[in-house]
Amino acid sequence: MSTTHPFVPLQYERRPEPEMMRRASEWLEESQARRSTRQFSADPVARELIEHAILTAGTAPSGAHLQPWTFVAISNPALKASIRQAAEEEERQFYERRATEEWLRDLAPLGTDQVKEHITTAPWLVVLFKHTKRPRPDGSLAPTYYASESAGIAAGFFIAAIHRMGLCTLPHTPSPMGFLRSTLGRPDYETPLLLMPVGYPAPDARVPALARKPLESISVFVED
Ligand code: IYR
Repeated sequence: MSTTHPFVPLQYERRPEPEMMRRASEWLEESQARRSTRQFSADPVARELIEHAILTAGTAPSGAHLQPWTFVAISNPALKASIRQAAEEEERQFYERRATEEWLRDLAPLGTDQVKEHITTAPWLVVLFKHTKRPRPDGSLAPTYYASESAGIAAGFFIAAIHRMGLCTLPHTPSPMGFLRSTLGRPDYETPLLLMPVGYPAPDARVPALARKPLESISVFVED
């Protein structure tokens, strides 16, 4: 390998195939039980759980290992209320003007509208920003690489971590979300990607009756 930078041995333990199959099935079953919910309980969630999910998200691979993400975790009720108000204003314009007829038809099974109660009900609101650039020590801006892919993978890790610990979330994208940068005081080179309420589901939470695509329709295998 052509680098003078330090390397360490990979910590890796090869598992017997039956054990791999068992772990694969368990993780599949656990993943199949995950649902995005829009109805949250207001029950509090310990900050340490959110910290664990963010640390898990931070293990995601990223372009040139630049880790181009910031997770802003908000439990402050006044701040959640002002984010909800701004998000609902964006959503109102989306549902009344910006969305095409086709888009609205596609969304109909989800039963969504401009009311975003989850933003204030869930005890935590986690906003993921991707870093489109990064500051050099002199304040000028350097590039990041594959920031959308990197932050998207980190979001996946975050969502899986939240599910695994027994909580619920929803990757919500009020667009445009520019207001989040100013409301949360993030620098210009950070772009909001997802707004994720986190908490317990409401006791009477309901989710749309949706099916996941079977293997045949999401994959192609090319073998000998
Ligand atoms: N952002 C809007 C609309 C919306 C768009 C998609 I694509 C969804 O999968 C769900 C909702 C909203 O949150 O209501």
